[in-house]
Amino acid sequence: MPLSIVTADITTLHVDAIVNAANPSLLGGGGVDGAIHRAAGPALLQACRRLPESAPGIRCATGEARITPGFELPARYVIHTVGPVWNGGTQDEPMLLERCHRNALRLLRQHGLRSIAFPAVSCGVYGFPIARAAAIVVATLRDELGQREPLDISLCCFSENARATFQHALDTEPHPGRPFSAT
Ligand code: AR6
Repeated sequence: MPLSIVTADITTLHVDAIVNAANPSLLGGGGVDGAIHRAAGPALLQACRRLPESAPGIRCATGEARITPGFELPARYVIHTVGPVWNGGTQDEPMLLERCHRNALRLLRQHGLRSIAFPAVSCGVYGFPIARAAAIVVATLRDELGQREPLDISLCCFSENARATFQHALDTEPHPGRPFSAT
């Protein structure tokens, strides 16, 4: 299955790259970011510090992505992206969330990698409503999968609620290029 759901701690996954829901400093935080830094070990923070700043304290603007090794993680790489903070949908949050996922896949392809796991970017501290996020993410990833060479994408859910929400999106979002129902 090129696009599937897994309920897991993302730090345990044996994939080419896991995605981190980071903040613009890339210097760690809570949630999945904290878990990834703990599991990868201190070399991850050192690698993040070495990434260039585009402005003081900004190593990755919202919607962009950066790649580092995975160090002590089972995943070979970490692709750090910064999701939008939910502001009622008034500040291009859906477009920025889409951009996070497209930019992460662009880095994956540039590095010749194939398997990737995404957490529910922006759906924790950043407050993006998870059902809306799931619809955007599934539509974006299906569009990406339809366009280019095959990838193996996992949506990594940390709770049963998140899993059910992403499963609903998988069941209801249309497949680009494929009719909804065969006639
Ligand atoms: N594995 C998979 N998913 C997880 C894990 C885990 N180990 N831990 C949490 N989640 P969040 P955000 C889920 O808050 O909303 C950080 O401080 C979690 O249940 O980690 O993008 C950063 O530094 C939720 O569904 O990311 C930023 O400052 C999802 O991951 C800020 O939080 C994302 O929740 C980013 O906020």
